[in-house]
Amino acid sequence: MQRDAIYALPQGQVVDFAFNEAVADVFPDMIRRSVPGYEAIISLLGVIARRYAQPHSRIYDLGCSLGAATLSMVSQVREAGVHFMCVDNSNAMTSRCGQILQRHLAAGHFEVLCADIQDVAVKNASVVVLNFTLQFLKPAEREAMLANIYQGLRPGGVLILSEKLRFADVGEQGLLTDLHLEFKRANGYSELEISQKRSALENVLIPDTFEEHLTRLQAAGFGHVVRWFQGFNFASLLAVKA
Ligand code: GEK
Repeated sequence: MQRDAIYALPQGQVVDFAFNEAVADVFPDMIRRSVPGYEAIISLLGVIARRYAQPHSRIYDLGCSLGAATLSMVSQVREAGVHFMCVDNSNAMTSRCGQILQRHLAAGHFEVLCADIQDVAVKNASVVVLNFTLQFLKPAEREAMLANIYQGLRPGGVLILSEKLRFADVGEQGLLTDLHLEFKRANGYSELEISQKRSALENVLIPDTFEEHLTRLQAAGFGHVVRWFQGFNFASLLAVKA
């Protein structure tokens, strides 16, 4: 695994973060060292998909990056005729993702699309995964994305939504932000890397509170929402379509 050193050297001006070739090269190392609980979420969402996948339905991985969530679900799902749809708008990600998935899945059982997830019509879905992707959409566009997912899910289908959270309570926000910083230091990131990455993400990754997610998911129609995982200020929600 190639080590992430993208922000190791001082940058004159830190530009907005982008999912380019350099990021795709180091992505597995970057996300594992930056998102507390990432590996646990990946392996457990496979178990959730195993529970909710329906025969002859589609499973969507929206903002799939290198396809880690899809690989976890492929290893768990037992139902017949399940078709995996992986979407990401970074060509650097989708080209690598396609190469990885073809080692694990026969052609005809999956598609990798380089597209904006907002332009993809969700259809006949039993499981939809947004694993740390909704947070990169403009806040005003998030509600329409969830409505599209809800209408494309079969009854009994689920959305697995993982996000960085913001907290309305100042003390909780301060504590969990500090613990996230300690996590990054513990994983070998320097103060320079941490601060340059923070500047690069400032305008790009805009987190919501759990309550904002809950309200938006309920407005989209999801009757049942459970926060099934939290690692510091990163959480994953399970939203069920009745
Ligand atoms: C994983 N799910 O390993 N349309 C399509 N893709 C997008 C869009 C968009 N509008 N905006 C961002 N992306 C993965 C990790 S990473 C999370 C997801 C992170 C894509 C972007 O190109 C990137 O690949 C992904 O969403 C977010 O489980 O790096 O924090």
